[in-house]
Amino acid sequence: MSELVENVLRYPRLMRTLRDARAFEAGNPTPASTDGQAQFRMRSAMDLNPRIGKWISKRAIQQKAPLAWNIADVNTSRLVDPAEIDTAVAGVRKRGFYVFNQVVGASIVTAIREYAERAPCKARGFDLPVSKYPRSAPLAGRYDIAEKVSLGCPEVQEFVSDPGMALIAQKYLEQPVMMDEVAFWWTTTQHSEMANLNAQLFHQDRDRLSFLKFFVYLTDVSPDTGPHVYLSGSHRDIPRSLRGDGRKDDDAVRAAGLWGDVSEIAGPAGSLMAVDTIGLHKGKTPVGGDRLALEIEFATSLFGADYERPSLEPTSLMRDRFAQMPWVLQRYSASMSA
Ligand SMILES: O=C(O)CCC(=O)C(=O)O
Ligand SMILES: [Fe+2]
Repeated sequence: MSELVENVLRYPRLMRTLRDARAFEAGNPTPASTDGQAQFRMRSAMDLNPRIGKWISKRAIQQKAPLAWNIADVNTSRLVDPAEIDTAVAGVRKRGFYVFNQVVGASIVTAIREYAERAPCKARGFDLPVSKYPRSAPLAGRYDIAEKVSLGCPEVQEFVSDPGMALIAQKYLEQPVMMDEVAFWWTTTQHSEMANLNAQLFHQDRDRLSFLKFFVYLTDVSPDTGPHVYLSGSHRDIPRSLRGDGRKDDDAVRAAGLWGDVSEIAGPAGSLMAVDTIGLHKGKTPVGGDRLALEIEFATSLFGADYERPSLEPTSLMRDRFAQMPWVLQRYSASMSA
């Protein structure tokens, strides 16, 4: 009975989300956050199917400013080969993820990894002081480096302002995009029982309506060191048994008869992938060693989960890119004057 009531409620929640998102977009300046009930209704409406957020986005967000479409020159990218952009879009459309043929260069990877070895980070789920990652003897299963801290690394600024990734997101989502989130974290072999908290059980990301993530590995990733795992095609369709919000274990995916569609993405440090994480995905819990990953997300709106506007000291490359695509990098606008 309550299941039936929940099903019926998803439609009014969908219509209400359409209105909530329109109201958010009409706000000037952009609202600092979305109220909790509206976030709940959005997540609930997304039980209907994995395409619904994109559907709402296209109806609620009509970006008329031509400037919103501006992307910096993709030929300045050291991370994405411009010749691979359309292949990447087609790959994400087809399976929900795409692994780039071009691997990020060793000097960039080393610079970012060495930065992460020194940067203060937070042990997820533990009440420990923020401090340098204890790489030789980690206690927690996951250590997160805050966005503001990660932006202290020039190569991270280069990554988050990459025009190739921004253009792929724009082409895939068919709307103007902004870079709405940066995540930078270590996963370790410790506390595998905290898999849920550490995004190591299958789930959908439902923080925004319409979005695309990019991940780069900064350590070599084998099947034993925490590869990203994705259920191909689940960005388009998810069987009813797996459709609800929340985490699902491997057995639930097996029971749905879909294990054959599960891909584990291993690869050397520098491996770059684009992933539509509205589809079912997880990080596999590392058993043989740690993994360092950097992730950015592009979204069509900041409607949804709480977002940050971290301050940074922009590199000259970041300043150039902000000048060319202020819409995409709008969360950083406060640090760009002067
Ligand atoms: O660690 C991973 O590979 C998955 C992380 C994840 O779920 C996410 O970034 O949305
Ligand atoms: Fe996720």
